This record gives sequence, structure tokens and C-alpha cells, in this order.
Amino acid sequence: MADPKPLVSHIFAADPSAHVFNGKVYVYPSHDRETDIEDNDNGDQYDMVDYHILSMDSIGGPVTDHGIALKVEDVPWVDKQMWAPDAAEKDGKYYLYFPARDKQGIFRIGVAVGEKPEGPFKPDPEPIPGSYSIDPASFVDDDGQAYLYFGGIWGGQLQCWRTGKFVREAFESQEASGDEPALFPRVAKLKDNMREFTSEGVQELVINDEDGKPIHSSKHDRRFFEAAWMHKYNGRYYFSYSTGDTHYLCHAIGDSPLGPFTYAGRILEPVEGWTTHHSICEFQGRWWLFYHDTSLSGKNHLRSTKVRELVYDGQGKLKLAQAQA
Ligand code: FUB
Repeated sequence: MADPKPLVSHIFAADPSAHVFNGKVYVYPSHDRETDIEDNDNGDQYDMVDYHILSMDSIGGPVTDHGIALKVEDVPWVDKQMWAPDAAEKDGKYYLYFPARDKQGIFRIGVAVGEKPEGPFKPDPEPIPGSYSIDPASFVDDDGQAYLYFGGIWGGQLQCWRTGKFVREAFESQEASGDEPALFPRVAKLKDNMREFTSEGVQELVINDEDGKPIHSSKHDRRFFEAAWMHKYNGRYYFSYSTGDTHYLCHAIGDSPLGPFTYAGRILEPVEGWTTHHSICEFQGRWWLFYHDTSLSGKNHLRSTKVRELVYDGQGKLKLAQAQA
């Protein structure tokens, strides 16, 4: 199968979170921009300042860019780096979840509310209490309970939160080491207002290997790094994520949105560019993988969104549609 073209080329749109609202596909991406900052493990080169929301009536059809939906200056607590966002709908309102560095340089997760999927969005003046790290991904289950998944190691600072408090000195210990489980993503239930975590607070989302034991920290080709996503298929929960420095998109399957999950294999091999990030959504009876690469720019920090079809194999595991042929 030929490499698909980017959905848009007039802006760089990365980290695409796709949802179907009102019969259309809406994509909530990061808006990459040019910078002189050199690439580093801290991710300083991802210096984004606003969000544009994209929509389309059909996969492969024309894409509308709805313009700036939220920007750094709109949010009192944000200093810089508006990274990968996501959105959810509840009771006719739309919630944009976004990570950014606060004035102390700590990544937090904010929420902004709008009347339409494309915004504009009005941000809460403070980040979601108890939120930290990056890459929020929302999921509303069939019973109406909403969840927020998040976390990312290295520049995403998850390694600083092992104790539940931010430990700046832990930044250099970029991940778990020695004979211990990998650092796991986080999940919290959202209150009905969609703007706060419930009193159950933030939990670890355990991903087990096929042997039933938590994925080990040394398994860089399958341990969680960043880019959490959750979807449901045939009554089961699918948690998918990036392995970061090994550049795979993987998935794990479980029977509860809170886990535990069991590793189920790779969805996407490394693409052009260092980061790999994605979302998965069903549209008109088919399943789609939204992801990004740097094929248009050749630069790690200028990424473009693409889409490919996914299918489920006989065991319910995900594969690219062409991989089944
Ligand atoms: O876009 C900035 C960061 O790069 C995201 O938060 C990560 O998932 C990676 O794609």
C-alpha cells in the first residue's frame, strides 16, 4: 500500500486525536511550528503555542481547518508548549484537554469548554487539580463514565511523579531501571462536570506481558512511553500507546477501563521522525488509525497527520488493513 498523503499540508498537524461528533470526524492535533531550538530529549523543540481543529465528512474527503481554537495567551496558568490534546463530548458540551508547562516548568493538564466540537473553547483558569505529565486521552464509556488517561516519560516528566509529588531531581532517571516494572501510564475517572477527577484520584494503568507479569522496564520495544489512547471494541477495552525510543505503536487489551491490560502486539512500525503518536476511531462501520510522520518536512518537530484503516484479526487484535491482505 502506498504511503498515504498528509490530511493537510498548509499547517503541520501532529498528535492527532480523532473523534466522531455529529456525523463528522473531528481531529484535535498539536499545531507544530518552526523553531530554532535544537532537538533534545527534553522535547524543547516541540514549542507549540495554539491549537487548530480539523474536520471532515469522509475519510479521504476535503478537510476543514477551523482556525485557532485555543492559544497560550488564553490560559492564565500556561507558560509554553501546548502539546498533544484530546476532546470529549458530554451532554452537548465539548471539552478540550491539553497539556502544557506551567510557570514552574511542570507539565499539567488543562481543560477548556466549548459549545461546538471545533470550539472556540474557554479554559478553566487553573489546570485540572491533581493532573500532571502529558498526552491526555479521554474516553467516555457506554455507561456515561468518563476517564482521562495520561503520562509520558523523558520530556513528559512522568518519572518525576513516582511518589505522587513532583520531584524535579528525578528528571534524569528517565525511566524505571534495574529489575522493576516499567513506569505505567495514569488514569483517573472524571466527575460529571468533566473538569475534575473523582475522589478516587489518579491510578496506575498496569500493562502485563503475555505471561501475566507487568511489562519489565528493560523491554523498550513494548513498554509504555507516551501517547495513550483508549477505545472499546466488542465489549473489551483497547489501550494503545507509543514505545518512544523504539518508535512503535502498540496495543494491550483488558476487561476494564482501569486495567489491567495484556500486551497484544504492534499496530504500526516506526514512521519517519522520532515521535510516534496516534488515535483510533470508528467511522461509518470501519476503524481508522490517525497518526503522524515527518515525511513532508524531514524535521522531527514538524509533523503531519495521516490516516490508515485498521482491522481486527480472529483474536480481536488490531492490524493495519493492508497487513491482512
Ligand atoms: O507533540 C509533543 C509530544 O511529542 C507529544 O506530547 C508526544 O506524544 C510526542 O508526539
